[in-house]
Amino acid sequence: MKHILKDIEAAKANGTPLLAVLIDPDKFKLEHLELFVTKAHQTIITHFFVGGSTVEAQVTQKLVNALKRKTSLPIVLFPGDVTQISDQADAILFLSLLSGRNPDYLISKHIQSVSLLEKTRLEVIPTGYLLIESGAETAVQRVTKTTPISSELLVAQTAKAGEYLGMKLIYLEAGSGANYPVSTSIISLTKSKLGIPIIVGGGIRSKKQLEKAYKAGADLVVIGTAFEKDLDFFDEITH
Ligand code: 1GP
Repeated sequence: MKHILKDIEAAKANGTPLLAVLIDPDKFKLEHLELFVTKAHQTIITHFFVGGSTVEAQVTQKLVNALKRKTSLPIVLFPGDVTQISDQADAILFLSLLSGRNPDYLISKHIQSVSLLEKTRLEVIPTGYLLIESGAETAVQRVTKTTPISSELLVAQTAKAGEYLGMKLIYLEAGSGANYPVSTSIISLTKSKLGIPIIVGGGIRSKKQLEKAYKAGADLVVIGTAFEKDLDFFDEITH
């Protein structure tokens, strides 16, 4: 059995940067999986994240089953909804949208998911999820009907409150396909306050932006769109 959280904590302690490729089951074509995974294995990618804001029922499960047969890297669910739970994955980010004030995404969907999660052996990782202003309306914003936050101090304090509440990870999200990623000053101020690992995602499209995020304090970076749009991006981040 894999220990996803422990491994992320250990990587943080050792200063080893982690990189997840995000696959959105709604946009991904299963026939591309073989090549996609082969390419991913040649890079510094350490995790597969699977999830999206709007995914039809059973699509996630199909994708995770297929992915599981092709990789031994950890598969982590990053669900936009209760329908995206698959017992074939290794772990699930149990996301609470701390930047918003929509009770559905703070606690209601979590309660709905309990009867499903009880039937799986997924490692459930309590994760404070913060949507950060990134220039344009993103799918997360639309679906959750919440407003992103932009004040650096508010982001850092919200993240710290999440840590005080017992969350094990903080995810700073600019939104998939964001115009620009979470700023390095937000990452570094948040980092200075937290003892738990920080995930950063949204709008990262180049190796330079990736390195900047690590330098500012991201422990794990998530990239989806850049890989989705251009498989050659894998070649930029080979070992
Ligand atoms: C979205 O943070 C992820 O939740 C990835 O975003 O698709 O912009 O890489 P991108």
